[in-house]
Amino acid sequence: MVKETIFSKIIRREIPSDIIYQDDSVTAFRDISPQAPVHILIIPNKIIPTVNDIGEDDEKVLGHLFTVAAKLAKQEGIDESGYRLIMNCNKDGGQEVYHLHMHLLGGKQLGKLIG
Ligand code: DGP
Repeated sequence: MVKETIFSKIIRREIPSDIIYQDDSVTAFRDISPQAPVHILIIPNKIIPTVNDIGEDDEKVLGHLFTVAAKLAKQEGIDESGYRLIMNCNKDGGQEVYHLHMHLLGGKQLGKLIG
């Protein structure tokens, strides 16, 4: 049994969040604690807790996360200046919410990859 997180409530719009894109398979919304001028989370609507839980059936939705990320980067005006996509996995990776998500960060010169 896969455990729901706060992100399931965001997908179902049961709690307020700044959703900027949603379709049948993914949802994107602004991070509650932005680390850069643009900080968007792009998540599969299906619960996949961590990168370790990705199966072959998920390859299509994961590819879709990237195309949505590129579209949103353009929409936010950071496609040319640049941005970073991050997926944290488990404790050492700094994962806090166990519903797979891609961070889209940009709008400033980002620091070193590993802090
Ligand atoms: P990670 O550390 O990779 O698991 O990132 C989780 C991110 O989720 C973190 O940057 C903060 C964000 N976050 C947590 N709870 C909420 C929420 O309720 N709403 C929004 N918009 N973002 C959230």
